[in-house]
Amino acid sequence: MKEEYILSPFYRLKRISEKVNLIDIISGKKFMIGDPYISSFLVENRSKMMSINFLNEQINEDNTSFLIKKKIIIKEEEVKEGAFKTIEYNDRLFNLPAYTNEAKVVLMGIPFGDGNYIDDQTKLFPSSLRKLSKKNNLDFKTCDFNAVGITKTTDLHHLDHLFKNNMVADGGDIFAHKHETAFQIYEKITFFTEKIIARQQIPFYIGGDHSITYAVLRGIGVVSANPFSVIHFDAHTDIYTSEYDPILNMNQGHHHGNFVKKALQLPKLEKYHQFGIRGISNLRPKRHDKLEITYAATIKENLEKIKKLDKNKNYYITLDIDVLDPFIAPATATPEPNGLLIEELYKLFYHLLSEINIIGIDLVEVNPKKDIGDITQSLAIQLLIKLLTYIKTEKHES
Ligand SMILES: [Mn+2]
Repeated sequence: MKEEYILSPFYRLKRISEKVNLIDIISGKKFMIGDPYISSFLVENRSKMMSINFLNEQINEDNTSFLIKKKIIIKEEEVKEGAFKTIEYNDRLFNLPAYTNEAKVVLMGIPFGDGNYIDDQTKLFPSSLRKLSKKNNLDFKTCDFNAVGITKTTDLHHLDHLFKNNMVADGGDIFAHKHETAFQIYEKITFFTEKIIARQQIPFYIGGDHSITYAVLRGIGVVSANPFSVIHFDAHTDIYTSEYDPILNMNQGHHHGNFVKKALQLPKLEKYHQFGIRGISNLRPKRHDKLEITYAATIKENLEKIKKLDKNKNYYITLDIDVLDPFIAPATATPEPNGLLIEELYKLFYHLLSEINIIGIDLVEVNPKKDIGDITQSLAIQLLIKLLTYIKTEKHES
């Protein structure tokens, strides 16, 4: 039997004199190989295909099986499997526990911004949020959420219940290498969504640009037994056309400004509710049977008149930070004036989300590079906490 191995592309290999330092870029685990012979063997053969016989001959059977067991050397077909992992962190977001099958809500970063060809810097948001969480020593188990405007006793109890019982977990960031194509990243997002939803868990994705949402909805469409609807908070409808569309369409592609067009075609998707739409980019009317648009002005002036949502249905929530006014949330790719204020958005949340069943959430389009003293990002953390108050803790039917 001819078994062939390659050095795992997920290991960074660094030679330090006689030793070699191996860093698993997905799990973050480190190995130091002290044996100078194996060290030089790994360095010299880093891009070679090695048969098991050759390995055993060169570095003996025990060392070969160690390298296989630690997945330092892998079979070629295992490369794809490795790419479909999340990067785990020791410093987890808000000191939340690591992912387990028992978690109810799974936070997951999607460091991908290439769906926006003008500004790809939203890819930095997951790592930036991790830094901010660490810098402020945030531990959701011990936080006083009154400080971020959670004042209702029931909400405070609910958050306490979620965090003290380890119901919210940090699933890490999706592994996204800069040499991977957008299609590969979307495939991964769909893969993780299918897994999480099938386990009756609620994904809470931290984007990334808005194009990631289509990959999520596609995944929900695959595994969800029931139809579902979307609640989309945004200044933009994201059903725009551009001169690049014919190129993208050749490969069934999409981007952050047109993903809703593709989402509307998903057979399981029932209704698509948009809130906060405004500005000159929306002067041209948009119509679709599944689409319901509520303009920012209506939310500001006539919130009570906004139709309540059917509480017997399942909803996915996608929140583009630009639904808020750029004055209070400046760090976004496509700011649009006259947006919602925090209080207006919170009132809208209360109006819409109090009684419905939420099956997933994402928070997208935050560009940390454009932030001013972290204000947009700290606001994003507050929005994340606020949204968690609307998550039901009993198991949902998917
Ligand atoms: Mn937008």
